[in-house]
Amino acid sequence: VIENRIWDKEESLPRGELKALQSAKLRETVERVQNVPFYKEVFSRTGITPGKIQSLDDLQRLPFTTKADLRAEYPLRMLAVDRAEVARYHGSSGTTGKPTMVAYTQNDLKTWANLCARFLTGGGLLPQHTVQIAFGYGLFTGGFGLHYGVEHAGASVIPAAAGNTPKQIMLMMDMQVDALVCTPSYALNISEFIIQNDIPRNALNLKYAHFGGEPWTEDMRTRIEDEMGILCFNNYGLSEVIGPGVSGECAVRDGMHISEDAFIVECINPETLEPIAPGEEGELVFTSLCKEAMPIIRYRTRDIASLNPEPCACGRTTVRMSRITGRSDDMLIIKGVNVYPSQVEQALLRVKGTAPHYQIVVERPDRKDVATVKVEMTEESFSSSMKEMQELKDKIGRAIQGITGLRMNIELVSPNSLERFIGKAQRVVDHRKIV
Ligand code: ADP
Ligand code: K
Ligand code: ZN
Repeated sequence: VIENRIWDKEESLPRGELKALQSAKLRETVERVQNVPFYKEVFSRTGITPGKIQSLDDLQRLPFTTKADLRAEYPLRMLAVDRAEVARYHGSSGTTGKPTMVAYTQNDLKTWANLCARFLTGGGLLPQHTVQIAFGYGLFTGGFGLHYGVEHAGASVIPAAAGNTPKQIMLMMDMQVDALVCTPSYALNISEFIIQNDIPRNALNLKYAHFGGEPWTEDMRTRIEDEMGILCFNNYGLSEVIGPGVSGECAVRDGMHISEDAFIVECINPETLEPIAPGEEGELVFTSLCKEAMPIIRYRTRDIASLNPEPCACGRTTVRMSRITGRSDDMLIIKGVNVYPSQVEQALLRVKGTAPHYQIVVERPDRKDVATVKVEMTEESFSSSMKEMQELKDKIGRAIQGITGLRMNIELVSPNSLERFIGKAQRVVDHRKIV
């Protein structure tokens, strides 16, 4: 059972007070970026002077900042302070080319730790808890971000870092760890290892986990919770905006509360760039309000989600975002249909006899898209008859078609044959891109 605790009064301000706070901080942020070459150029191009941005409505007059903009300013041209004031650098994973470097002042690090302490508290963290962090420590913001968040909340941390699953489990048992922090796909590996090695559940003291860093589904949550006998919480963030701590679930677990005193959120149609109504899916856009080293204005995340402004039963007044259903750059267009890997995951988790390990391979042999989903069988289904396997394939095909509207080829592969991931999983191999 999770206690409903709120870490900061900023999480439950009356909306009017929150808006006033946001406007004041927005004015400060605009002041702060006026000497950043990129924003200086924006102001002179649009004829908008910082003084013209007074209210939240005025923000709409400024253009968006994109990943491409940040790449063009690599590594540090977005810096709004002297390098002497920077305390730490991180970078996004940069799967395509150079990473995007981000910087933090001492104050930024404090802000960040506090934001992480908020969602950790929302998800049950108490000072007497021990938290094992199985996120990568390094340029990736996950490890260090959560590390200082746990400490700031007054709890203790085991910086296990990602990988070496047997050792993770040994530490969890020996240290009687209360909470686990990692990516949902790594949690799946940990859970799998526990089951395969017949480790009794009561050898662990684990009560809950905080997962983030990549998209996952409600079905995945149910599966991990059932297998491990814990509660799983979702948290979200990205390095360009601050790292983890942008939002996280409370005990109600119906959407992630966005720390709106630190960020202004917008939801837009990624094609028309028009605002999207609450409850409908669109691309999330964030403006930082507290960052010193690298403030960011209207950053297009490419993450697709919906916003829910309804008050929450937990008492927080901040807007909640849904799960990320996909990243617009993860979106596959197969035969003209938009498909996210998470839709395939959702289908697989609903079919018995499959493990939630899969890979989507897309090819275009005769100028026509062909998608094949490689799905791992469970030990049990692996030993079934040809007829049963064919039925399993048909069932998976139908489940995927039901959710995506597309017919995909299904290839059953033996248990444990697909790659396992210790960080963010890579589910798609798109041969169409390799020309
Ligand atoms: P990169 O963009 O290189 O992966 P980051 O490490 O900053 O850099 O990752 C941030 C991205 O991770 C987000 O933009 C989002 O796509 C994804 N992400 C983070 N947390 C979640 C989450 N809880 N659910 C879904 N996606 C998430
Ligand atoms: K401490
Ligand atoms: Zn809540």
